[in-house]
Amino acid sequence: MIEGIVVKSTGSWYEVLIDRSTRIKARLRGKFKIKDLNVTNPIAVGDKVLCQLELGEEGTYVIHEIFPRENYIIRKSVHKAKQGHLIAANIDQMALIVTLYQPRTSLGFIDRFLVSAEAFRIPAIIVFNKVDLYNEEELETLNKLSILYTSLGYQCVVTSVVQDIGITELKLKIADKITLFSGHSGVGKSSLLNLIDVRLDLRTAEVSTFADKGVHTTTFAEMFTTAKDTYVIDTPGIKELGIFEIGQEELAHYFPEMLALMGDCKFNNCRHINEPGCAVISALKQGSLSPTRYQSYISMLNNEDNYR
Ligand SMILES: Nc1nc2c(ncn2[C@@H]2O[C@H](COP(=O)(O)OP(=O)(O)O)[C@@H](O)[C@H]2O)c(=O)[nH]1
Ligand SMILES: [Mg+2]
Ligand SMILES: [Zn+2]
Repeated sequence: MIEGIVVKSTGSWYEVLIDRSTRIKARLRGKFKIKDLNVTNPIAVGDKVLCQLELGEEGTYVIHEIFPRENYIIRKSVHKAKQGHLIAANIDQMALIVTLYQPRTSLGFIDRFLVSAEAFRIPAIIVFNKVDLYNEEELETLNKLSILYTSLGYQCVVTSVVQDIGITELKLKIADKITLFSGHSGVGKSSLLNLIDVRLDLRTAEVSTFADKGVHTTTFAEMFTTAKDTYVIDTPGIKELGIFEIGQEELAHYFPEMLALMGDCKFNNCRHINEPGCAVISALKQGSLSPTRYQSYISMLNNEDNYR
């Protein structure tokens, strides 16, 4: 038996990294039941597995066992509403690549990502890319957002692939860790990864989005090694991690600044909408709670798709 880490999963075939350097092909035999997780795929990138060489086949392996996961990222299955789709497992941190240029990332999108990170208990980094293209107003917004999100406990990095800004800082933040890269198509995920490690040679400028064309393109998350013990997971085609299995009543727990306030709300089942004696609303009125964050909270609360 060989121990390895799943670096790619196409649904029927898996690529497993062994000895930190060799990729082998492996498959599952028979039905593989995962306890307690209602998902469409039993194994994800990042899973640690035990494989054995398949008899009679040439150089292919069978996955016999999955080690217990430290954590995982899951999203709603595209095909089966009540089921989830595993995106990655055993990750140290998730980086959201955003840009205030094109395709501009909305604050709602950033906040939904951060709520997911809180729910999965995984540290989050926000990478503001394409800073070389920002005008004065966008630079001012960048400054405000960096201050806001840093104060909430999220690391922020400002980068430019073209002008080589922030790349060393980003490299330091991902060193010796497993980091999932997420973000809209076109924000520069692959370009950043190529700059972090030139050997990756990932395809860039997939500008046309399949969403616009209504075509469902299947792409898969893939893990790369950029340095010894440093792994990154690129997630092409995964539009949004989304929130999954978060109840309306617990949503505020995943906004750290609201979590810190809600103990002072008059009612312990307060939803922080219009209840008397709500500490969150009073902080909002006093200006100590960010209006955009509160707006994200309300819009997530009102979006029924987010809930069970
Ligand atoms: N000016 C500028 N262009 C960038 C930057 N990063 C990426 N791009 C360009 O943005 C486009 C999309 O980049 P890509 O890496 O494919 O984005 P991905 O879809 O997130 O992987 C490409 O044409 C890149 O050359 C940057 O920092 N500055
Ligand atoms: Mg890409
Ligand atoms: Zn309240």
